[in-house]
Amino acid sequence: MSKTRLPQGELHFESAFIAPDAAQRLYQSLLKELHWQQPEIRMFGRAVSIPRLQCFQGEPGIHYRYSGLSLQAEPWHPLIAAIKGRIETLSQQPFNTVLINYYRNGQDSMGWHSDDEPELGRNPVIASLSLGQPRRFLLRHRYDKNIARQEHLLNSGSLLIMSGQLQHYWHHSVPKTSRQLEGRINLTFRQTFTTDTQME
Ligand SMILES: O=C(O)CCC(=O)C(=O)O
Ligand SMILES: [Mn+2]
Repeated sequence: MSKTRLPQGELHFESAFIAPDAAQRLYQSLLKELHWQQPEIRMFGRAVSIPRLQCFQGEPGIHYRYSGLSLQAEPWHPLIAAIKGRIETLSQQPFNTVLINYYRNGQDSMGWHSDDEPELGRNPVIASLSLGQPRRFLLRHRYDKNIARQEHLLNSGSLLIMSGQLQHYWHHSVPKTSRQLEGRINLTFRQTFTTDTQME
């Protein structure tokens, strides 16, 4: 794994965590078998559909809130449960949820944000697996405009682990492009601390 230490954050990157053929097969299976949804979020007081499809899986009873959405975890897909095990062994971190995004083409995207919701805890470790079309992944420091932006091309089968203070000090995004692109699936494994019982 290659390691990049940023001011207030760390990235670990493995470009061939899954071999290209296996990554392509996994992409096709997930595309067919997951329950893809396109929820609406509220932006500036208006309801807008997110510019991609998504699905949320994890241990029973966990939900995750962001941008006014409350996602209830579906049970693990067996292929995803197997990968989670491999990532946990490599990273020595437990993960109890995964947010899965499907970018259908170059118009689908994810805007600038950080994964710093309270239920992810302090200094969350987030493991991001990419399948299919390589996409640009950008990072910019939230407070210091003099710190250079980071850019990574997330190829099929690659694993990027974000850790340290990164989510508190950096924003990240997957920008739109007018280029004709194929689909991409990204899975972000997280440890989420809020459960239904704790919410009562
Ligand atoms: O698609 C990606 O590479 C990033 C996904 C992401 O940032 C997220 O799910 O929070
Ligand atoms: Mn994110």
